[in-house]
Amino acid sequence: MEKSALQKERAAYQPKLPKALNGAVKVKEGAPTQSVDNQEEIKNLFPNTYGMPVVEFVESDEPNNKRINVGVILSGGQAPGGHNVITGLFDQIKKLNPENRLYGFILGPNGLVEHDYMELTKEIVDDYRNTGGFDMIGSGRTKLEEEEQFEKGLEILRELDIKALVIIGGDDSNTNACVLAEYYAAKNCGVQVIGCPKTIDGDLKNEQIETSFGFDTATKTYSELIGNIERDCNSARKYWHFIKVMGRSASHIALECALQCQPNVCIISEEVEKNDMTLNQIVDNLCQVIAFRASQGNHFGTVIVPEGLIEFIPAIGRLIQELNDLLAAHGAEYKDLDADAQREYIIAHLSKENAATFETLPADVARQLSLDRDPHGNVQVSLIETEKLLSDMCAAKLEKWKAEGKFVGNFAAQHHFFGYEGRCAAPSNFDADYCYALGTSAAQLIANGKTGYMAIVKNTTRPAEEWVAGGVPITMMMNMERRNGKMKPVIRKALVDLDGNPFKTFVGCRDRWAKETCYVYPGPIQYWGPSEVCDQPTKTLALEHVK
Ligand code: FBP
Repeated sequence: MEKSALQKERAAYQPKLPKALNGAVKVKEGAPTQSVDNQEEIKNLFPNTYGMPVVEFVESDEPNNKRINVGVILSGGQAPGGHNVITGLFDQIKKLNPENRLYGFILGPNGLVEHDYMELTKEIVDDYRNTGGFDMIGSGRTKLEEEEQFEKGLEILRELDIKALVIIGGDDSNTNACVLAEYYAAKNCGVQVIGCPKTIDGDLKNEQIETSFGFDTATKTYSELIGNIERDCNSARKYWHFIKVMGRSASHIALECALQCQPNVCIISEEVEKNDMTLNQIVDNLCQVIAFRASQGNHFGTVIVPEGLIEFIPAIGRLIQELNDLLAAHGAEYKDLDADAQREYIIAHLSKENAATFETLPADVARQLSLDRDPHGNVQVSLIETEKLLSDMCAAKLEKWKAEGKFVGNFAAQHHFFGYEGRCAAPSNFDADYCYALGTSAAQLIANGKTGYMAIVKNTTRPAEEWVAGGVPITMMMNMERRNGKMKPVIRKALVDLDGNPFKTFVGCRDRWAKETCYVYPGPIQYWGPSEVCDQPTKTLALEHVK
């Protein structure tokens, strides 16, 4: 692999670890736990992995030389720092016992099922220290849920004498990790399964998980780009920039970028849902801001649009729910129809209210909502051009307002989508340290005989030495939700808390940001230099932990 100058220098960075993880550890157990909801159902579904305590690692004098081979899987969308989870895991299992081996399954969970793997040796691992991407072993979105897949996986685990599997993934992948842990525990297979909280979306968090890895680097990357656009926007003063940012469901990324860059408008999907807003009301609000700024002679601005918005507009959310059930039940007969016939089929089979909503949507958006879901049953919202939809609707409304004398001036829009740009960036110091600590924790959970746990690192707004590492039982985060027309146990997604400090801080500023031009230009991620530039956590994390 030919390396850039940055990559070469960055390879030498030694991630910082929480103090307790630097040497031998022992486990401090808390009280038994319960799932966040539907306790009886979750307990019945996970009899072997339910109710376990949260654990914390504390320093110990007794070394653990556990001999164990470990497998690792990267699952779902890329997130900066994934390679450091693997390097942390590798270094720790080798520290436990140099005979230990690490195997990577290729291209996600499918590698386990298809027996596609490689041994991760020191030479390979060293090439990927502190790098972005998941290209060391690749990732995939195959859902592990069938007994046949678990059994196929077991064959290769037995062949390679792998006694523990680490699944690095988001809420859906960790749900699958939990199902797999339960299955192997119930059958006494002697295979431990440990999860690690990954996703740039930032929606895998709760009392125990302060943040998912990748959120820090991805939002800093998007904020750099948004800041650059804001500066261009404020220099030319002739465009409104509609910037969609990733985040399939929750608006954490949009909110964090807004807190960093202070755009004129940032839409928060969770607020749209709570206020039962229609698409038309969202457009109306946007046009009010555009018209006000125009009245001040400012024919420019920036709008941040969360990727998941469309699903949170209540009428469209209800439509998607019914479409999910319809596609799950009749997918086969519907699949072979041509595009026009599919549209007719859907309209004929939906309830009256949802059919009416479907018919009002622009053809390309309607089409996207009725296409195949990803393997976890999610609408592929990153393919819907919400930013374009909103600006087209604004243009139409402003034309009308112009004729009525309510809008003076011009409206010219530019569109951007920031998603894939941020998912493989070289991890920030925060993500490099956090991920290395997560990998180390995962190894210690294994060494201490745990299964059905997710590795965690807490106290992350403090310097890394003061971080606290441990594990949380995955069942603790679960509840029952409707997926593909059926009730399923899943990890509860963390949406933006409208009573939380990050959102309230944004609300306290947004009117001023809309009227005035208060842009902030965060600039690129820095890896070396003053700590206030290089080591800051996200604003979301800092505001969530204000005492
Ligand atoms: P994960 O939840 O798997 O981490 O993926 C998050 C994400 O980046 C979303 O923000 C986005 O909607 C989706 O992946 C895009 O998926 P794909 O890479 O399959 O296009």
